[in-house]
Amino acid sequence: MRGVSLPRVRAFLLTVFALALAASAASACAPADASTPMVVHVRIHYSKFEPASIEVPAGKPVTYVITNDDPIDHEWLIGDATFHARHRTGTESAHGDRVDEVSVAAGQTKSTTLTFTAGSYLFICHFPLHEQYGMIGIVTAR
Ligand SMILES: [Cu+2]
Repeated sequence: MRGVSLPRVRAFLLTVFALALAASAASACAPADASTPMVVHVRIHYSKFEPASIEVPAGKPVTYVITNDDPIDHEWLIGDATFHARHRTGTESAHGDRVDEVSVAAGQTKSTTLTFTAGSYLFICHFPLHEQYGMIGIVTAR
């Protein structure tokens, strides 16, 4: 009479156990819960923002990771028309401690997290002539 050998049963159980472990490890790496901000990458290249148009969910925090590939400094200032009118004539050469005003030195990457109510918000580099050159983009929150 032939039965299933004990070593084979043991090997089978070890395999099941290993698969269960792998499955639980995989679920630990599952997408983060809703409280973790969505991440949007913005590249600055040849004095242009890429992408120049970004859609985000309204009322949810979004982290913007801004990478300046250029050999010159830039800034990523985001807000409404009043905000930009103030910065167009502003004299601040660098920004550092406000989430909506990010200075990104040549070759650097900076991150900022913002939550917008529904609407459109321009992001602009207000260094002299950069906006005129095309350093402008828009975040649309819906
Ligand atoms: Cu610039």
